[in-house]
Parts: sequence; C-alpha cells; structure tokens
Amino acid sequence: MLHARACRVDTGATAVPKCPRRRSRRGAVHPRAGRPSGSASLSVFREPYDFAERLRAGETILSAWSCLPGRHVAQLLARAGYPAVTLDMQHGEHDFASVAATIPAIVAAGGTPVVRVPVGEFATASRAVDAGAAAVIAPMIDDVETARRFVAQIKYPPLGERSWGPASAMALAGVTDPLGWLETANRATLAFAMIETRAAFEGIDDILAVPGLDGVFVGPADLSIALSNGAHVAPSAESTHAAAAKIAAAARAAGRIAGYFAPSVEDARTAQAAGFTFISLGIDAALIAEAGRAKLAAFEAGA
Ligand code: 3PY
Ligand code: MG
Repeated sequence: MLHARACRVDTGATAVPKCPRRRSRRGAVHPRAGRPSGSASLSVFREPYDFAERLRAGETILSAWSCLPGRHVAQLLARAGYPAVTLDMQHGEHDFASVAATIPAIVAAGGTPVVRVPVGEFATASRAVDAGAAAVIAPMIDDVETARRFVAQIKYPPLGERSWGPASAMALAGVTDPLGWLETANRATLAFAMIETRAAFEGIDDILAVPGLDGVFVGPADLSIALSNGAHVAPSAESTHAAAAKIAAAARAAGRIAGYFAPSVEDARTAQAAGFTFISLGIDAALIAEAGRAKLAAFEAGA
C-alpha cells in the first residue's frame, strides 16, 4: 500500500518525486506479514527492512538527517513521513546508547533506521546493525583496504567477518529463525562508503569493486573541500555536482547504489537527476530552526 504522504518534507516545497513511503496499517513493521517465518526466502525484507530491496529496484528513498540525540525528534521525523532517518554519530551528537534507543522508535513510526558512524569506527558499525540499523554509512573511506575493513564488520562470512549477535535486529525485523537471518542479512543490511576525499574520488572504481559494498554515499561539503585543495566549502556548487555525477555514473555502472547528502531541495533534485537514489534531505536541528524563524516571522508580519 502506498502511503498518501509519501514524500512530503516540511520544507514548504514539494519533495523529490517517485519515492513512495509504504507502511503497515498501524504504521509499524509487519511482524508476520504472511511470509513463513524462518524461511530463508525474503524473511527479513518486510517493511521497513525492505529498504535494500527497494533501493536495488531503483526506488528513490529520502532520509531525514538526525543530529539531535534521543529518540523524540528522530521518531517525529519518521512519523512526519520520512521513509528513512539517518542517525549521525560523526558530526551529530548520537552516541551508541542514543542510537540503540532511537532505532526501535524509528521502526515503530514506520521509518527505516540508518546510522552514520564516526570516522574509522567499524566496530561501532557492527554494533549499529546488531541494534537494527538497515544500513550503515562510513565517512571518509579513502581506499580499497579501508572499504574492505568496513564491509567486514557489516557482512557475515563468506563476504565479511561480522560477529554473531543480532537479537535486537531480528526482533525488530520480526525474524525468529537464526538460519533465516544468517542467509538473508547480507542482502538486507547495506554498507555505504562515503566518497568525499580526493583519493576516494580518484579511486572510485576500485572502491566500488569491493565485494559486499552495497553503495557509495557522497558528502558534498568534504568533497568540495578536497577537490579544491581546501580553497572552499561549496556543497551546492556546479563543480561539486559535476564531480558527484561522475560518482553516481560509476556506481550505477558497477551495479551499486548511489547515495547523496543534499543540503537543499534543489540539491536533492539535481542529485536525483544525476542518478542518486538514496538521498538525505533535511537536518533535524536546521528544520527546527527554520520552523522557529518562520513562526516568529509570521507573528511579526501580523503586528
Ligand atoms: C559532507 O557533506 O561532507 C558530509 O559528510 C555531509 O554530512
Ligand atoms: Mg563529510
């Protein structure tokens, strides 16, 4: 069933089209949605854990970006209609306790939980997927070796070295059979490497070829700094979008998912046109400040 408020984002503008939000009637994950529990078939691909399948099918999925720790704001954003909410442990203030408490709150509101870990913290990536993250974004991935070490913590053997301990993730996905989880989790749980350094930009094809890496995610602020050798930070510049478009094209040619951090609706549209399908749009703290400014201006206008 398509959700009527599919892609509405509270920016005052119409959001990027073609990203239907699907929910159960009660707005929560289907615990037993007619598929045999324990079957290795599609047992973990129930919403919102059908995220990976939807992206692989070419759907555009928007994510809110959550920097404010604690479950309340992230849950409200999921409830407001965001198909996914990304909890930022790199520049945001989520620690692991906040991530572990917020993931179930997002799922209960019908959203897909995603986590961005701090630079190089791949053990945290492993804990995030155990806590029920449907995808993990790792920042500042420079080379093949670092990408491999990241993937190893997200994927079970033979793709990686993820250690067993998915009780929370299985409970959220409604999976009871350990073998069913083991046989399907590598496809359902996504690893995104952020491409935002010159080395990564130049080595994109090699990074994309890392087995088990599901996609790349562009950080346009860092990318613009890197490609200008520190001369500017220009995430919305034409030159940044042109570089990003090359990354999207490489990802698509390699059969991988292309993700993008969009500072504005215009950036999101440009990214979508370039082939990005997993797009973050709207930072919680900025959305609150924006709404506050609008409220004050409305009062002043009537004075
Ligand atoms: C960037 O633009 O560099 C980012 O990492 C977005 O958070
Ligand atoms: Mg960055």
